[in-house]
Amino acid sequence: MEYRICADSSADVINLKKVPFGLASLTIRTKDKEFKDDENLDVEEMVNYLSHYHEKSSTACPSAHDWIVAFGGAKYVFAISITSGLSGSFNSLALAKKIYEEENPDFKVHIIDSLSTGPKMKLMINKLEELILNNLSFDEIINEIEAYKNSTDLIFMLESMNNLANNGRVNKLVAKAVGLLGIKVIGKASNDGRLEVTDKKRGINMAINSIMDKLSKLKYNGKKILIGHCLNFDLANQIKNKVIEIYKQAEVEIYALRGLCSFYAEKGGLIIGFETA
Ligand code: X90
Repeated sequence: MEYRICADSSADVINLKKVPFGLASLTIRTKDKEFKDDENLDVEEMVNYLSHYHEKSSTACPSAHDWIVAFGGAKYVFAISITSGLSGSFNSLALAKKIYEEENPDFKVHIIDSLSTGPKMKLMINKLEELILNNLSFDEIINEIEAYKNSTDLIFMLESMNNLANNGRVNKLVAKAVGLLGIKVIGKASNDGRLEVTDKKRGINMAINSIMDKLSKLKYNGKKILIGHCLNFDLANQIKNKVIEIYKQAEVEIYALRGLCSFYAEKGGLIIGFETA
């Protein structure tokens, strides 16, 4: 097969069963440790380490070189990055495409700025895999995946926004209110791929209601929905049950976020990707 799917590690995908896959890892850094977000990372250990660590920490996106290595010499590549609104990963990817196609004039790379992260990227990668297995042409796949990007969405629920605020990804004032005990912030990916906080709720039940309300307002189509969690399977499972109760055809999958998303979503956080009507 000449097709390959590539993604940076914010997509929470390590490998695919039926189509070749290339991973471009982000890294998480503290003063004395560096965590590469690849298949060898013990995410739970990292999150527990970070919960006791209160000095400076940051992340770094893959370089163009990292992306080219992920392309793996394949002739036709579909590569998807975390939102360009929050990371330099898409810029690196665009440069990687330019170099790769210049060096190999009959190779093609289609690049996608997901304008999101985690579970929405994972949905798009699963769709790409399906399109490739259905023997669609390169151009047909481009059309289909761009349409799918517009018919998927992303919401989140966070118990802390410290890492987002300390790394300049959200306003410090917004982040402050979240740190209060029991307050959960709920929001969505904005159209330009940044965090848009819509609700602040106290307690689990209020938070779940707000999430269910958001799913309906954003026109969840009642089919595929992925719930990524950072050490919070219980809440993910409560939401899964609520979704199944209301949407009988729902295909719900729960999974543990990988390194990059866990660093920013922090302990307890959820990121939910879903299809829209
Ligand atoms: O380039 C880098 O170092 C990576 C920077 C990533 C920054 C933010 C990641 C946020 C992940 C937060 C909830 C989901 C929000 C999605 C909004 C588009 C987790």
